[in-house]
Amino acid sequence: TTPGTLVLLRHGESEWNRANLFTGWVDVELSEKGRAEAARGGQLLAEHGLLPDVLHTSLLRRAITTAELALAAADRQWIPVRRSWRLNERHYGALQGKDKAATLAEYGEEQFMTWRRSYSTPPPPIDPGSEYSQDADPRYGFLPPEVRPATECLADVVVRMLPYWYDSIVPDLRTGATVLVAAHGNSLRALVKHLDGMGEDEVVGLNIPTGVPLRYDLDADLKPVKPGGEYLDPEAAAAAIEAVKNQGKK
Ligand code: DG2
Repeated sequence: TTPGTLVLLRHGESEWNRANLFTGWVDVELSEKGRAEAARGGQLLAEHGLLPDVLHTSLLRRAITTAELALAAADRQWIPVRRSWRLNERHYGALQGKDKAATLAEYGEEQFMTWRRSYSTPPPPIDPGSEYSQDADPRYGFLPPEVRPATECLADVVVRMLPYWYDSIVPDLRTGATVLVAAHGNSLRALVKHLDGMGEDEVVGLNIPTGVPLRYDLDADLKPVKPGGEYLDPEAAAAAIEAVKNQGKK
């Protein structure tokens, strides 16, 4: 039978997106613009009659708040929610807290883009004592040390995200529900790579805009009916994708 509809939503602009800093697992707030993007995302859901029945988020407040604001705008704040570290942004290692433009200037375009977009080269690991490390964060206290990342490349994100896809999100889709997944630039790149069966070279060029819902209708095998899905506001998505691409270059 036909599964429910999947809606992916990258959080609205965060304070650190605005400040052009590598974020990863650092738990930053949405900016004012990001809050407006989130509410607009919810409005788009309502306008398209795409009312979520269940929500999945990461453990990071920029995704959690985005979902809350979007669901409030769509009058769906009451739906059940599940949260998992497996939907977190990729851990950005030693780059967390660093300025993207300064990093580009210091290391050059090739190294900078390798760290941001290569499939299998992670940034250097974060120092355990770093102020941007999550080692003492109680929300990850249950994780044994061998699965707590000190850095991640996209390949690592695919590996830790997919169990959540198969075990938590897919069963919801199988009930026919409209499922909203509020997450991050790179955790959603990992999911889209999987859904669209993208190759490792192809996913390098994939960027996810902030705050624009991306709709996937799926067939019985959970393959997208339309590859790439459909942004509910294609123009806003195109502009925001350009902005993500050019981060650091200003
Ligand atoms: C951004 C993505 O993650 O950055 O961690 O800096 O989606 O949580 O804002 P998000 C970060 P890029 O990989 O696009 O540089």
